[in-house]
Amino acid sequence: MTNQSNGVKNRAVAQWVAEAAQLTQPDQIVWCDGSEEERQRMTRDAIASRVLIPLNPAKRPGCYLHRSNPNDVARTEQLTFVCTPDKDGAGPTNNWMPPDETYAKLRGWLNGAMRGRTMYVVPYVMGPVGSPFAKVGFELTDSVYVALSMRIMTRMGRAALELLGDSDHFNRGLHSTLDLNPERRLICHFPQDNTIWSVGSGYGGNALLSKKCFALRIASYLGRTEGWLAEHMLILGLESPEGETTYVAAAFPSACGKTNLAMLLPPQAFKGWRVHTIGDDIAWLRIGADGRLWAINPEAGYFGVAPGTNAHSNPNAMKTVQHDAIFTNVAATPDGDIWWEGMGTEPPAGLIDWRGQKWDRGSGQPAAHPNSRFTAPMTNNPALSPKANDPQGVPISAIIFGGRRASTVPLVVEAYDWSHGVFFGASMGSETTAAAVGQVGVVRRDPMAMLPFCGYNILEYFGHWQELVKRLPNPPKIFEVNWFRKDREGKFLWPGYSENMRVLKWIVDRVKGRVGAEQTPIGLVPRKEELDLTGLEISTAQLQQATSINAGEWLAELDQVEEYFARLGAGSFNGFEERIKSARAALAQWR
Ligand code: GTP
Ligand code: SPV
Ligand code: MN
Repeated sequence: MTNQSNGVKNRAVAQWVAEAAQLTQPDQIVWCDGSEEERQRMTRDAIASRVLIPLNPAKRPGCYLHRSNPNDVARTEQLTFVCTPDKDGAGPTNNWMPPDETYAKLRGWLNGAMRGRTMYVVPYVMGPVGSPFAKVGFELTDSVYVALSMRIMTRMGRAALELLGDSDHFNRGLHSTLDLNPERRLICHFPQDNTIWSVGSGYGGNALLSKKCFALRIASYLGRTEGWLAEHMLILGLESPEGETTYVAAAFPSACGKTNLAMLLPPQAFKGWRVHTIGDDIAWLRIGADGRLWAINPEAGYFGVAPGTNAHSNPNAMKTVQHDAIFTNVAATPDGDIWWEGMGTEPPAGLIDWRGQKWDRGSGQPAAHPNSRFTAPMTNNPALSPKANDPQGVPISAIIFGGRRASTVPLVVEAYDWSHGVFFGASMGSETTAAAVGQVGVVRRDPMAMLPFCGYNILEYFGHWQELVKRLPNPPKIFEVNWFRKDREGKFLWPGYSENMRVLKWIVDRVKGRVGAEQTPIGLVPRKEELDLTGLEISTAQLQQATSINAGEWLAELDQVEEYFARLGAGSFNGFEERIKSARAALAQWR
């Protein structure tokens, strides 16, 4: 076995890598340094082994296509476990197995699993290097696709080793694709050990351990212990024509619009307004010395949903994937470019579908997988905020919760206070999407968009949110939004995408105390004249439907929320029961 760990002096790292190698028996170990030379070498290897297909360099310089195993195209929540010493630590929403049993089972599967393969040692930093937020992780993986993706998604290589020094405080991620057999696929978290073992999948959220596994599940646990929050949130800065920038964080479930909102290009009528992207998926939030909530994006790249992305819906994303991007499970054109549903162009003749077969237009099957993705460095994004690398992060003035709801939830509603906002987050529901394996389009409760990502007991998590404000003299205002309400024909009532700017502006104006709102049984909503609709063609009836609060729908919603909280055992201690009771009383009087 070759193992050029020459430069690495950290004994805890060396020992842990040696143990993993002894278990998995790779043919060689490659220690990643993050250099350009290394990227080229790994890319050549990936092309030779058909893991990556080079795209036409004249059309997509530095871009590659990856086709995953067709059985491995999304997160597998039923195979994801939080292995705390006792079941209560994982809580009512997580799958749980005891740590010893889990390690033993996975050791059996991992025994000799990397024979004939290379183990990449991938050191990475989450957060700007030098930030008080920054954390070091290592991923040991036998997938070159994962190693190359980690190079885009994180600050990968030497910087991590330097930051770690001789400390043994780092996340230990071990990943093997095994033979991609779904029967031997498990994504297991050991929060007490700061350890993740993921086997049998090469898909993003299952395999790029920095992302959902570390930066959300393990980090949320660390945040609970250390007094901060790790959240499934985008972070953006909204700059006014006068040059005033307000920072907002927003939690929407998977495939519900975070990347799109984070990169928004304001509509024509909003001349002089600009959106700056800090992050598109994950936020780490801490209380600052000034009593405000400060946020960083721990990641360095985007793992974005491809379908629906086009020059109109998200022009900044289209520019972001113009070069140096990896595409997964999109369709391929005969001239070496890529295509997906909702790209805004006709599918060209001779299209190859995501499985690598000639696409039959009449088949009724999509050419790109509905959860096909792009992986691109954040530095490609024309809207990237100058603050994206700021070690201090940015101060958050508003938190937005949002879901994909065909009915009930209005375009925007503001919470009365932090605690009411926590109720918004805890009670939110959303239709399931292709980002996770399972039925698509059914409403499920997804508290704070963290249902699949909270690495500890969700009841404690609600408590942590409620407690945090006691140490936060200057909390952000909290809002709930819904871009996805539909009319009777099933068409979206609100145009969405860049037009969401209008809602962002109302939110910022509320934060600054510049605009009014109307009180409803659910919270505060804009009166018609308080939403800036300049240049937008929307009928009064359509706007009315998109923003209305229907008593019948809300009473049914509250029944579901109450039932969910009862199932979790979350009712009384957070004041949720009182919230439901008073909303019901107010709805009984509602027009
Ligand atoms: P994850 O990466 O899975 O966490 O997803 P995300 O929350 O970043 O979602 P993303 O922005 O990638 O959007 C997911 C899908 O929703 C895409 O197909 C978008 O085109 C669509 N979408 C995003 N914003 C809007 C909107 O305002 N209105 C409508 N109708 N669709 C939207
Ligand atoms: C999500 O599903 O929320 C994603 C994609 O952002 S994944 O990295 O696979 O989790
Ligand atoms: Mn996500």
